[in-house]
Amino acid sequence: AAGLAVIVVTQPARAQPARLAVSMNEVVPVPVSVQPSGGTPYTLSPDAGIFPQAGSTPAADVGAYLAGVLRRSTGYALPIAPAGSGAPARGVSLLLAGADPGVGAQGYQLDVTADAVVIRAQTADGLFNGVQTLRQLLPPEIESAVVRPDPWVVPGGRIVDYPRFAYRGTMLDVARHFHPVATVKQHIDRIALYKINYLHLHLSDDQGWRIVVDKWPRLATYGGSTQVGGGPGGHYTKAQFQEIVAYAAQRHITIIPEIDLPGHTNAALASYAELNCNGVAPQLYTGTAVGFSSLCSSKENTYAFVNDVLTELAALTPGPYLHIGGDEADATSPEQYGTFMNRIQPMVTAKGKSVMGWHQIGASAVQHSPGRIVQYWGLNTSDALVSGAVSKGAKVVMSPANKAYLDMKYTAQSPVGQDWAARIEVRTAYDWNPGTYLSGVPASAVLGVEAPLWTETIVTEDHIEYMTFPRLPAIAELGWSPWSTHDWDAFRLRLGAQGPRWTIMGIDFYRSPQVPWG
Ligand code: TNX
Repeated sequence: AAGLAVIVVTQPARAQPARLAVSMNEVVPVPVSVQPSGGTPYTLSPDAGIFPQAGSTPAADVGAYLAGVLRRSTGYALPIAPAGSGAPARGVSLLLAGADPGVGAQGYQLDVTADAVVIRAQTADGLFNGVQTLRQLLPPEIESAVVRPDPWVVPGGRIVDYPRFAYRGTMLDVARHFHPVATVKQHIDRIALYKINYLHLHLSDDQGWRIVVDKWPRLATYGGSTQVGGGPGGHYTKAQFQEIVAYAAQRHITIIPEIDLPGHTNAALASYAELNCNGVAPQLYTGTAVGFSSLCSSKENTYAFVNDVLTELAALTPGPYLHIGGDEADATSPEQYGTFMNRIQPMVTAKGKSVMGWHQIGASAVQHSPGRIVQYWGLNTSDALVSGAVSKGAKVVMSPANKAYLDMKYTAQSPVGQDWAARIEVRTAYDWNPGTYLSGVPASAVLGVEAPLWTETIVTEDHIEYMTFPRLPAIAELGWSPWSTHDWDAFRLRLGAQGPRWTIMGIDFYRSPQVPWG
């Protein structure tokens, strides 16, 4: 009895049941190569540090980001010191040397031994992607916003990993329903976990204009004053937009701003009578019809307007692309459409940017523009506009609406969403190959994938979460992982293991019955 009493007294107050390491095979998107060591895992200790490559500000920034993620839930100090500076070796090193040369510009090599975690890459993008993998190798509680008990165990082994496609994107429509800066930032934090590297913001549509243009101030103040259903709408100031761009950049995500032209422009036409062919401004619009509005292709001030908008937008955009829309211009004749696009594409390139547009810009009347990207959103597996544009040198971003649209309902029972293209359960979102989907479009012409979230029915943050998770991780895997790894039965297990992580992150995800949620 005395012996038992001793044991009780010496039990450390903070002891918790040992938490097992997660498996190296639970990472989404699945890495190119995973070699579990089977040996002793690494346990993050309270005195661990983070050691970025000496002399590299971008590596130091990735270190600061990682520290920010880990400090919240571990409560550890996690001091940052340049690698090789004689600081304690235990911790996470972020090195810009020594990676497997196959990792390329976005990949990384991650080594976990009993003593340390070492991430090596050729670029800070690669280090950042390695950090996202490390997050997923830690227990789900690592995502907690409050301190949780240790241990923090990482399974031992080596991962060598790099993306199949350079572009892995998602789009948020802030025009149909406006979404404030805080919501966009939160979304950015979450999509980064799945190695998404582009966020396309649909900044204008019939129902609202969401970005300040100094030369045309009524676009935002009047054109942005409502939304679908008639709510108050809203817009971003230039400072707010730059805040989003900077926040995304810290998470290695490039913002692509879209001004949809020449259709989807009722908010602009309502703001300025002189943009209309008949000189009469229409009413603001709060319904969900498409295809009824157009800028006036025969008026010279239309082009001055577009040039002003693109000039101010380019100045706010460090990324390489300006998206000019071009979809559903049903109120514009094919000749007018060609005239209009052939005038405005050179405005984009003159500002040092490349044109991105919905695949209708592949119309034969529209000339090629250097570096242009066509975004395919159709329902078929061949498309003459896309293959025509590719034959002139365009690259393609794949967003087939019946596979990749995040605004489509999962099932008939989904509480929000549309179903004009399809109902898209998780398996449907996962089971297609972006590299071979369109006949006449070889994988070499595919820049990558994008999952758009249109927001006619998407009003709240919860709606965004519900439609994005778990489908965006499926699309992210199509964009990142080699096709040889494509396997629904394996994917659903790895995806299911993300569930506890999302619960801790407060993500209101769709618990698809196709997936065994951990
Ligand atoms: C079609 S897809 C549109 C959008 C709608 C969406 C709704 C595309 C380029 N245009 O204007 O919001 O369907 O799913």
